[in-house]
Amino acid sequence: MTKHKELQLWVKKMANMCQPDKIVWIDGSEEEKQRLEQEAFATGELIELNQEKLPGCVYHRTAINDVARTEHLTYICTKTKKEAGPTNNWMSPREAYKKAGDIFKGSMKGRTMYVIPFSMGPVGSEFSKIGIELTDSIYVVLNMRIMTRIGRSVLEVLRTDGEFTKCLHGKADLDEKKRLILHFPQDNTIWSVGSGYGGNVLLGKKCLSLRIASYLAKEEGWFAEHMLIMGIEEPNGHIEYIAAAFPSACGKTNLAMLIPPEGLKSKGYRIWTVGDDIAWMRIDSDGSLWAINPETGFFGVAPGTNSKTNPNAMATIKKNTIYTNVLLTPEKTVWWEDGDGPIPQEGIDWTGKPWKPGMLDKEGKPVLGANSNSRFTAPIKQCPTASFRIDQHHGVPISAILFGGRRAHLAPLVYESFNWQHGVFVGATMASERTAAQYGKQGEVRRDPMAMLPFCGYNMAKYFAHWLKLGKKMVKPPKIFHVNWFRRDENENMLWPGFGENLRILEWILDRCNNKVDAVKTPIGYIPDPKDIDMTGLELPASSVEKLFFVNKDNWIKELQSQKEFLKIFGKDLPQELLSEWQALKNRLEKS
Ligand code: OXD
Ligand code: MN
Repeated sequence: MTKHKELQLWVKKMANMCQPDKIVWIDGSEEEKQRLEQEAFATGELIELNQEKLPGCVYHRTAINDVARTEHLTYICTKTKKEAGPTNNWMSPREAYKKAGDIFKGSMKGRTMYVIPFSMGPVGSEFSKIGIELTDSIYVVLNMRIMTRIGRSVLEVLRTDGEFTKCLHGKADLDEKKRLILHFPQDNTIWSVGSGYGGNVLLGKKCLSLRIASYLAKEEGWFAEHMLIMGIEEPNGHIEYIAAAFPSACGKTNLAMLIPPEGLKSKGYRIWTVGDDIAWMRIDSDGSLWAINPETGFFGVAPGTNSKTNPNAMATIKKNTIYTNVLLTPEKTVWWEDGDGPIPQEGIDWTGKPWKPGMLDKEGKPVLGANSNSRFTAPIKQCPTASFRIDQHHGVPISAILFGGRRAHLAPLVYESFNWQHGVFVGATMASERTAAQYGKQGEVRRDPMAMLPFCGYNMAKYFAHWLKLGKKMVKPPKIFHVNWFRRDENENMLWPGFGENLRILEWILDRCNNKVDAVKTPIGYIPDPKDIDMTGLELPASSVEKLFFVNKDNWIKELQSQKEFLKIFGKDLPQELLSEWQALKNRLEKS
């Protein structure tokens, strides 16, 4: 299928190592999809769902020990440890190739190796990058088909000598002790072995579009970020786009598909979803920042998704969707906790065992029908709010960048940074508190700069420097804001309803970008005068509004210490500008 010598040689070399029975080049056709599905139905890798109720949908279970990204088995394999930085696991390339090579050796005997040419970003766009993934999993092929642009057209653009990321994935024997997710940014290579879970094996996603791409972005002068992209259309038809970074499980998918609240309906806003997870952004010839979503699908968390929290997601996943680790009902439909009711009276749970509501485990805890990280993979074009600019090669212009996290008692609902440099400091010190759903101590603060802690493919201190450098190159850089939808009162009650109501805050943010409203200066940044937030149709007690915007000096002084401890880990590599910002924040707080 290709005359690309380097590609042919590499496929041959990898096949010699893995020893598959067969090599199949993926062309991306509909006929091929159907053939692969039939094969997977026959082996049990996939189950066909009820085609009347869920046309084009299939079901998959991963191994029980393989249900989430494994950060402790994820490595950045640069020549030196310093290049990977203090926040990444590091392994030398030589050791990494040897260790994983021993696991890959002969691991595809009796299996087929699929060769998937894929493009992250529109095929042929200057924004885009090409990868070739070798995998022994049909599930991976079918997911990549939704999440990326694959097949013949990609090889055509690659021609005979184009650059590509070499992505090798093998399930091996799905043994946790022999699982490694390895990134070699200097070789433009990814090796993932021993896992079948999406985040570890759909190599175009976190591995290429964030870890490898962030490294390439630093070399080439652009941004690869863990951000949603959405457009907000005003009644006059003008659309402004924002990009937003929140740590995993803070509602990026919900925000990207927001439905305007009743009270603002009469204003006629319309939301356009460009992406829910990854943004590649470049400074264009007009001196401003433009973004594309390199993906073409959503790999979203099922539990908690329902017609109230995210009606657009529910509409998106009604057809042509791959469901992973949810509950399978007797009529071959799917269900998950906090999904749409009614609760099925029986089913097969995500581990493959019979399930009934109310079942308890040995410790007396409810047995979940769906794994808490169960997923849907669905094409973005099926989303009712899908942007018409998804395939445009230049993407969309970005007016504002939002950072955020869960901070029960610290950050106000929204604040604006004073300038780009201060905004980079706000992103670099971003953090989120663990919820009961996450492993670790509840309430514990996890620093997650720009939501990139698990995804930055090189030393994060250099990543901060890169942000500072690109800020200087823009004629009109986007304004940077921090939002916190999760603030609580002294009795731990949530103060803000979130979801569609967040549009009220986006409206203020865009007004600030267009110099339409003033703001109140505080030591941490600009906050809204509450009268500038349109609260039509939302009954919030005045005391809640006050608490939502309150800058608690004592809590912020404590925060300063925690920020300092975090920044210290970068040692001398930390850009001086960030230390100056920290000192300036301290001075402002002490004077206030
Ligand atoms: C994701 C994540 O799956 O950030 O998108 O973990
Ligand atoms: Mn993510």
